[in-house]
Amino acid sequence: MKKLKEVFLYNLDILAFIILVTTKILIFGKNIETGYFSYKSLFYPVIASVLLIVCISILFTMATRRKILFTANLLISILLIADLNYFRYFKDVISMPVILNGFQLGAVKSSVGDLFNLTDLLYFLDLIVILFIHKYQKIKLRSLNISSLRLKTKLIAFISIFLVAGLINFKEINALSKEQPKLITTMYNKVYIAKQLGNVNYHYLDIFNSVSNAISKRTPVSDKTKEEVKSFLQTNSQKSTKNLKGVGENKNLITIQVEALQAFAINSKIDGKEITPNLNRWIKRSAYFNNYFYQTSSGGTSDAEFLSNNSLYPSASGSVTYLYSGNEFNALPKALKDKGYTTTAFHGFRETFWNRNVIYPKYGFDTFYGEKSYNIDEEIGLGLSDKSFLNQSIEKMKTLKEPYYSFLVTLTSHYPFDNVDKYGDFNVGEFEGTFLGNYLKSIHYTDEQLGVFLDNLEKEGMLDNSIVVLYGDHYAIPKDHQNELAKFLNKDSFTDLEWMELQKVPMMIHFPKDEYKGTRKMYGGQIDLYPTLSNIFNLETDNVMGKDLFNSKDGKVIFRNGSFSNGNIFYLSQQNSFYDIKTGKKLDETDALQNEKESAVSELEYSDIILKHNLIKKFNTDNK
Ligand code: GP9
Ligand code: MN
Repeated sequence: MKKLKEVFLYNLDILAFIILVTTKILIFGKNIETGYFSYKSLFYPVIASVLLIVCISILFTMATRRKILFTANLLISILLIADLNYFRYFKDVISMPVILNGFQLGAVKSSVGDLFNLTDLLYFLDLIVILFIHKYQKIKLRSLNISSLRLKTKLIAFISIFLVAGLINFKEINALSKEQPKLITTMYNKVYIAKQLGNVNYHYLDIFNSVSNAISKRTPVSDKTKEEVKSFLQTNSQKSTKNLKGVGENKNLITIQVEALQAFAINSKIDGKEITPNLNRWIKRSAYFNNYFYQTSSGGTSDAEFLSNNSLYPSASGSVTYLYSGNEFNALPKALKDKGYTTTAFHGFRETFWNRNVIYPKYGFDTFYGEKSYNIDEEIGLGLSDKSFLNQSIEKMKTLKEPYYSFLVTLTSHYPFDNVDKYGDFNVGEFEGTFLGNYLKSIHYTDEQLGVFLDNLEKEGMLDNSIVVLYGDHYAIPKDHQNELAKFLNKDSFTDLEWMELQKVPMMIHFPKDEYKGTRKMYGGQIDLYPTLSNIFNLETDNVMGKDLFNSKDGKVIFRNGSFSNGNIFYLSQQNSFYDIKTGKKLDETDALQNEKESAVSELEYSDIILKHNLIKKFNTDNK
């Protein structure tokens, strides 16, 4: 009994730390709740994150251990309060890129007072209790004359606790990665990580990701490689006499990136009814690219935005918007801004999602109208409905100083397309109640809203002086639902080649008076949008990796995994095989094909080097 009491007293500071800090983090979890919440499932990862601090403190003397635990508690409390206030404004938690980019808080600064609740100070309350506990422990241990543990015992305790906490966290992180495969590397939904793993674990991961990225950026790049990259870009960006050169000069540019708009839905019918009647109508009045692929990687929507506005490849894992938010970019909005354009991004969802509030200014957008700038009067799926979003956006666009670049990103047709009651009536026949059927309903809804939007632009006379671009961001139907898509397309199954050929998104460019309309079969992808627009708007562009779709002779599209196509052959990297697109037959690898394969890989590498070493900044300084 006496022994037990001694052990209790000896570990009292640790026990108090574990109980009080765990409780605080759990309460914080409840405070940032935006939907389902369970203390039970949050308990294990939270206690693991606390134990990781405990095990380190054990290695020190009693006095230092108390200091470490007290300081850790204090820091965690400050962090929780800061996150809580940040959450109240942004519906997100603070991250390293946000801190390193100077917060970009703007509006928040003035409202810090409004955001702060006096009750937030309760997070500090236990620190006073802890001071008493420490005092009590000190006196008691002295009176009982208990001496410090030996180093060997401390080491054993450290290793055991570390292993237990590490294992719990490993299990939890693994489970989360299975549920949301790209979440941990891309950090696209930070608040979700904090909700599932606890705020302290979230910050561990955020720091780990930032540090490992900073280390990998430090590996030096030789001057030779830099020159190689530079000369590739120069050759690739070479300008000559061109079709459509400058036809858009001083006109507005309106770009609409549509969530999960996949090409198979275009010009296709179900039960005799068109799925996208409005886009089908507008496509006829536009230059329509029907062999245009999405080239996104794990960064999803944000990769599509990055590719289309920067003409560089997204990073192989993670998201450029998070990993490279400190970089300099020569993006499309910046080039237009330099020509006197007003540049504005519109997206009716949380400003911090995909780190947009940090990255958009880096691309050169003067203004970003996010969730806070909209009246959230109708919600479908993830948030503000496309109908309301597009209606409110057109009103905002009317007030912009011309010429302007307006970049709109829609939301409603987002996976898992299960808000079917709100998409309106669209009969999908035998696909009723299936994943594919639900998608068709949701994309039919979005098509209707896009139709209204485009018609309104026309009615308002806004089309006379604008060039309108519309494209899909990425796939809608994941591979595990391929059977439904096969059925819809009257096939039994797909070969790998057929599946790749289905990864197209529609892309149309509408010119005033329906000029240059017609379908263009050139093989290309999202990386080509910026160079294509550069030619149309007569911009100075030196750092693009894509091609001008109106002037290139040869098709080309390279995917992040190393697969590529030139419109005649398709190389599938997962099989290391070449296919003839027309016949679907496998081809032998010739020297020429091997060269193409190698150059695809080096292009991806060049793009990675540019991002990793912030080379755009270097090239810009060299050019000054
Ligand atoms: C939300 C939206 C979703 O802002 O852009 O991104 P996604 O999940 O499609 O990558
Ligand atoms: Mn998307």
